[in-house]
Amino acid sequence: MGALGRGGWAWTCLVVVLLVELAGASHVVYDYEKLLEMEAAKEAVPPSIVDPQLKTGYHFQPIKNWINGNANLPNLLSALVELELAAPLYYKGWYHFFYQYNPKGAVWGNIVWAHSVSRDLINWHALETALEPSIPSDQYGCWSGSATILPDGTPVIMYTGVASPNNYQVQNIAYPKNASDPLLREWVKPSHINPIIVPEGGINATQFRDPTTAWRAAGDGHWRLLIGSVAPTGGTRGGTRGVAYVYRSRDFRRWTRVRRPLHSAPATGMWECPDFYPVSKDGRRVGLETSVMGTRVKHVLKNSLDLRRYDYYTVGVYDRRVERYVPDDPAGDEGESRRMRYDYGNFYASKTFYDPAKRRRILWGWANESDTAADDVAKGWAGIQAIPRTVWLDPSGKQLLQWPIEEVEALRRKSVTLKDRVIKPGQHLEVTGIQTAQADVEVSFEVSSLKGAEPLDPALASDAERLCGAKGADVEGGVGPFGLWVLASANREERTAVFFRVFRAAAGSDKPLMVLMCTDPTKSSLNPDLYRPTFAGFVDTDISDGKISLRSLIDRSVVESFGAGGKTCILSRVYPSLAIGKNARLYVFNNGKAEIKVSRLTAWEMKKPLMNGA
Ligand code: DQQ
Repeated sequence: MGALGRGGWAWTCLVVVLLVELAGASHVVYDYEKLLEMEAAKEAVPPSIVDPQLKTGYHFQPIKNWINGNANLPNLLSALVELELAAPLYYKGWYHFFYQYNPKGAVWGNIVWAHSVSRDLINWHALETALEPSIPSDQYGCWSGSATILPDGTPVIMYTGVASPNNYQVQNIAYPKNASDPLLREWVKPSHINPIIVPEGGINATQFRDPTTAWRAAGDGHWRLLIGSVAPTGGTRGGTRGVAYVYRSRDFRRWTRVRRPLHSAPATGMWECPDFYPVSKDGRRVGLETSVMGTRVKHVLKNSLDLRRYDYYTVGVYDRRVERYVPDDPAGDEGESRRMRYDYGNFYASKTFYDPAKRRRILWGWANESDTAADDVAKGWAGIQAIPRTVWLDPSGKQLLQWPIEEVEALRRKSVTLKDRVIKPGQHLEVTGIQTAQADVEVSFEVSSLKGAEPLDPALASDAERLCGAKGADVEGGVGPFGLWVLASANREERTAVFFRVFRAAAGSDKPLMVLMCTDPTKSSLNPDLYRPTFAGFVDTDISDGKISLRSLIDRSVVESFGAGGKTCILSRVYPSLAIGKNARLYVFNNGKAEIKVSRLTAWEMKKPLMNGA
């Protein structure tokens, strides 16, 4: 990570770190001169980029036009924000969302915990900042962390504080000043106990962060939590081995590290924002509180790999007596081809939390921009949250399923439905009658015949992303590509494709057919200088009956798609120059040789919820 603004407030530090996802990149460092250049570059930003109709409507983001009172750099970077996830929480009838926020710019820096509350996870009210640098052990930044509800019902926050300009990371604790306030407006960080955990025993002190929600084991009643890290350099296993350390405590005050990590994996680099939680083995949608254990549960370990900027997870078994976690598929965290992602698109630093009100586990991730830094400066905002997703274990036990929380359906307005419409090879069909720049679309497809499925090139069989890059939405196939063109312009010169393509698997494979799901944004905008990666993942589904479903949440500059009932998910950021507002159109297309039937398609216009005062 890069340096932080001194004291988190004054722009005396001339280095900021900017999160851009260019080429899936990690952090890109800009100095002050560069920022001034970007400010000047605002002039060259295409007008459509700053069109307010590209700002997402029903995805979480802070209010626009936040004004900073910074004396050192008046005007520069004022009214700009960057956000990413810190911690979600349910308390006394309110959902709380704390997030990493730069009150001074659309670039990463000056990190505080901003705070919003909601009754339904859809309509949001912004509150005062919850945590900002104020004690020696967080004077250079209040980074990510998690909330835990103690047995007496009091919430407590554990978060990473940056305690030195050299990026020395420690863990701090904060309590609500008044736990009877359902809005939890004020937080205190008792100075006599902070920092509560420091990097001792050879831990890499600059890569030691993001404590999880704690869980408590029946029996000894001790608390446990994880802290993400990377093994110290040196030795045969050091350097790039990602690590999740376990800390234990009787009283939530004194924490001791368990000698061996819960889990680690070679060549994965720093494990940011680890998350560890139980899921019910019986495949029911019901969520479990974080401390639930036993023979009827599996555990999920998720890590956000700083090297790749994606969220990977495994499903496995947690043995609390030895504090070890063993993934069911040992290869699951050791190679891109076998690793599972929550989302095969732009989705990072996510967290889950247990929602006792609806007995579900909710996953919430952050999506950065994929325009340029100068664009972000010009438009005045950067970063959104995906729609919260209910998450549960697939009946196969091998993977998770995800589905947008039901509350989002309350935003549905005017709709249009198509039934039993055949799309012949090379044809497309426009969905008319509603505005689709902000829409929710559910489609059930039926393939007429699977006989013509093209053979899967063994060289690409384990690399969905390259496969989709080679066989994009316009490359004719046997069965597929078929799917949706969303945020499309009238003549379709702009369009973002979300689609499936079916392949015949190589001999010896456990399944005869492989289904690829892709989002292809290569034609999403006439504007240059945008990052337009084709995102893709295989869908572990049985398509032998020819049926497959797709849901896409379209929201002006984001397309969030769920294949086969949430088996594979892809979020993509796009910035059309023509397909904006009323000019955005929706189509079903088929570029394969097999006929496709749309058994049913319903598309709803989506209302804009309350969004932090915007
Ligand atoms: N961002 C936070 C860190 C975390 C990273 C700092 C994830 O705590 O590791 O803003 O992107």
